[in-house]
Amino acid sequence: MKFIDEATIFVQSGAGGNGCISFRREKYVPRGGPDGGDGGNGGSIVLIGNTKLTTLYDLKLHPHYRARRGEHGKGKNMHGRSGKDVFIQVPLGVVVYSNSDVIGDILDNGQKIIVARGGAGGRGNARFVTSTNRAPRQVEEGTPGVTKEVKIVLKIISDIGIVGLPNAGKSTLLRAMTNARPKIDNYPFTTLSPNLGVLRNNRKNIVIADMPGIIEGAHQGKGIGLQFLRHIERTNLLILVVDISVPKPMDQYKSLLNEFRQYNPQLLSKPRIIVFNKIDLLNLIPPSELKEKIFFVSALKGIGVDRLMDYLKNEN
Ligand SMILES: Nc1nc2c(ncn2[C@@H]2O[C@H](COP(=O)(O)OP(=O)(O)OP(=O)(O)O)[C@@H](O)[C@H]2O)c(=O)[nH]1
Ligand SMILES: [Mg+2]
Repeated sequence: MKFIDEATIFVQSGAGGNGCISFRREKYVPRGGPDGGDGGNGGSIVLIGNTKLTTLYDLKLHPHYRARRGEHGKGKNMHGRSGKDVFIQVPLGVVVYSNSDVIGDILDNGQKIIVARGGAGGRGNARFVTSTNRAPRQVEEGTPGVTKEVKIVLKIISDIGIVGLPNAGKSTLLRAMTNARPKIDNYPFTTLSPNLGVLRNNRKNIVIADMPGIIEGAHQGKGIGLQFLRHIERTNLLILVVDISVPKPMDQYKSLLNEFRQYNPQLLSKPRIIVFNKIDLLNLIPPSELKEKIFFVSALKGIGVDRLMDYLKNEN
């Protein structure tokens, strides 16, 4: 299914039903008391997290949601029926905005956020009986529903993000380490949206996200830009994949960090490692002045991948 990570939806909750004004009328009961029931509550619009979803595609296709109003109260103390809540399933990791304020985020399966609360039902006149007023003619109207525009932004939840220039071998590395089977090819921008894979560990599953390639100038919209970088904001570790077979591999590394700086300098304070890939293509002298832990791998041939996986399992 198409990967969509931003959607705006239009929601309308139901109004509350009005309270009823009514008096009991029965044969042989000359002055029956008040028996107007309460109005029902209006239905709310509720977002609910669903682990099975990975995209906001459905919301893009169906942006309008409306919950029904509560019914009005009736005589004989009959309360109006409440409008049903409308549930909208969203993938985990969404951030929910209304008027550019964050309402909240959904990180767990089944977690709910009410984006538009239904109006409250009004009380019927039966509720207003007091010792001095046995026949109240007082009732409440239901409160109105809410109409709102809600923006939903998906930030994938993964433990580790794989980033690098196009064609560096990021997807091949994800394939080598996890069950994921992303598309791999020998041209830039094979990956157009993040791929997720799971590295199984006896303690927990480590989710790894393989990102589209980043090129110099991405922060100005070059290539496919930095729009996907928000998906690594929540990772604990970044893997910088550098193709070591190109003439100046460290230029890749530098421009990558430079793009991070332009996009969001906080990304630079995240723990990261460098994976020099494609070592099968050359006889190599390792650069010695790096702060990061270095891995030399051939994701294609599986060389050095075990050592990398052991490291990731122990560090996560
Ligand atoms: N020789 C060699 N080739 C590799 C290695 N890893 C990946 N490749 C090749 O490099 C090319 C690009 O691999 P991908 O995994 O698609 O690269 P990517 O970084 O995901 O590329 P984009 O998604 O376009 O950014 C493919 O032809 C791979 O077969 C490696 O370790 N050695
Ligand atoms: Mg790729």
